Amino acid sequence: MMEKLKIAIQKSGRLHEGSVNLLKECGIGLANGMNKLRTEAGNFPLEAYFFRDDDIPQYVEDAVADIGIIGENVVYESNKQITVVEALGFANCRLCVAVKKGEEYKGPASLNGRKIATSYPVLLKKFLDDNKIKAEIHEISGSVEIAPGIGLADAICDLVSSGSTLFMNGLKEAETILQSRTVLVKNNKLSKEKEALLAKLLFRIQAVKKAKNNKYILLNAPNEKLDDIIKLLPGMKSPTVLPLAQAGWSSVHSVLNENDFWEIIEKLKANGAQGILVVPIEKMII
Ligand code: PRT
Ligand code: ZN
Repeated sequence: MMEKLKIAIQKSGRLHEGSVNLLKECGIGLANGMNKLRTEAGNFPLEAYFFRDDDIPQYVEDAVADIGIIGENVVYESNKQITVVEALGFANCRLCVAVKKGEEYKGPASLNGRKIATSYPVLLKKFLDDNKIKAEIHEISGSVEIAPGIGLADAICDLVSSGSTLFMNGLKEAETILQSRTVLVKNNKLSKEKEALLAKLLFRIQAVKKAKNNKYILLNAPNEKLDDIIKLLPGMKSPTVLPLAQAGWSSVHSVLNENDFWEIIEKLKANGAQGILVVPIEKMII
């Protein structure tokens, strides 16, 4: 029988949809599995299991699942023997220590002797130990942000993305303990067959990620400016240049990275480029 790669995905919550969508963009369709524990992909040797995110490190360590999608916050809090393979680029966040808004915060030493509420006791303890701070860790499983307001703690250590939860609870960020990315993790003892399937999946994930970070650009340029314009456009190898029907003009096609996108567009315009079109790329294989 052909081996199947078993992937653990969050059953419901912030990572569920992003995980299912990523697989879909990799050409791997899952039947709607919200109410099931397990579902099979139609067109890739893969089975998906739906779990609470906190349980995924254990299941991947025990080879109940071969790979899984979770936040690094959960990976490092769990301390399991699993390997982070690839950052996936969605639902990233940071684990922060936050204090009351009115409080003066002068670095980690301000936390000495304080009581800090968190669902991340392992990561918080490591931060406190690394900074030689003695503080009391009060572990709670949810609604950590209300702890200071009801007198349960002086500070909290929790995940932050937009910062609005802290703001609404009269708190402010004091320290970032971990920049946490959503990642693909794997069991440390995968068979050769499963490693080969994982490599195939990773190849697709990387093509999807690259495509998201890049845009296809088309523009018209006067021929006397072509050299300057081409220098601004690295492209995959080099830009494509085609003559326009109108004499003295060319059409230039290339690929631009999202990070330096606007800066390059401005320079292209300043160098005489016209009719600039920017198009999303679906997959990018280089
Ligand atoms: O049921 P299960 O245990 O599977 O789900 P869960 O409730 O534990 O997790 P869930 O779905 O809330 O989050 C899953 C993962 O999403 C986390 O482990 C993180 O890796 C990632 N993630 C990204 C976040 C956030 N952003 C986030 N903002 N997880 C939680 N939050 C919470 C945070 O705890 C706080 O309450 O959102 C609030 C802060 O958000 P902002 O935007 O107001 O700053
Ligand atoms: Zn959870």
